Amino acid sequence: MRIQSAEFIISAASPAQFPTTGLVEVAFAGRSNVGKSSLLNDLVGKRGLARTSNTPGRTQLINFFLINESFYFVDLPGYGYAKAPKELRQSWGRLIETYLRSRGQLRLLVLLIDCRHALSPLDRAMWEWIVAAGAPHQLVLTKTDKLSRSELVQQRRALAAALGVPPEVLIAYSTLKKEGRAELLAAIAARL
Ligand SMILES: Nc1nc2c(ncn2[C@@H]2O[C@H](COP(=O)(O)OP(=O)(O)O)[C@@H](O)[C@H]2O)c(=O)[nH]1
Ligand SMILES: [Mg+2]
Repeated sequence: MRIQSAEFIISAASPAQFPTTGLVEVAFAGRSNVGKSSLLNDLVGKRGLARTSNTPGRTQLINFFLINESFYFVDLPGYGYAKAPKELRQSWGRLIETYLRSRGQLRLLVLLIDCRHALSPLDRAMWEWIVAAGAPHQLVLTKTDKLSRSELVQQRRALAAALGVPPEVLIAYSTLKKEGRAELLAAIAARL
């Protein structure tokens, strides 16, 4: 699949603001600072499309990007940002939950996990929801340039075991080393 165009559409604070065109969607989820915005920019080849930052927890809204004028990439709010006020954290959770429950046009949920960390309780909750709902998904390990080859092999195995999946289903992604892009685009294309 080639990305020919990518256009920011809306930052939705509530379901009433979700697009109503009916076009299919690919959503991206993960804990805050996992590298979601960087990965989205890398996928579409546009540096500043999804804002990236060193300050975690900035993306508190659901961002919709129209791709190739035919489907959306949906940037879900990063979860688990400890410093955010509790009320805000709960409202993000509700917004994500409403999106996941009600979005019939969702074709693929991409779950991002930092290759250096163990699964967080919220990663686990998200994963359990995916499994229970039978939702089409793709697991991605981010920032793989931060580990050596052998460390990555170990972490891949450990995270796969924690998730209960074979290690090879995890796509290793690095925006620095330009790794994983073609593989993830192929997985996305297969679901569209
Ligand atoms: N080394 C490395 N750093 C990354 C990679 N992807 C993202 N980062 C860094 O991780 C931090 C958080 O990235 P961001 O995309 O804003 O994460 P988000 O909160 O999940 O959207 C930033 O400092 C990025 O530069 C990667 O593949 N390799
Ligand atoms: Mg972000």
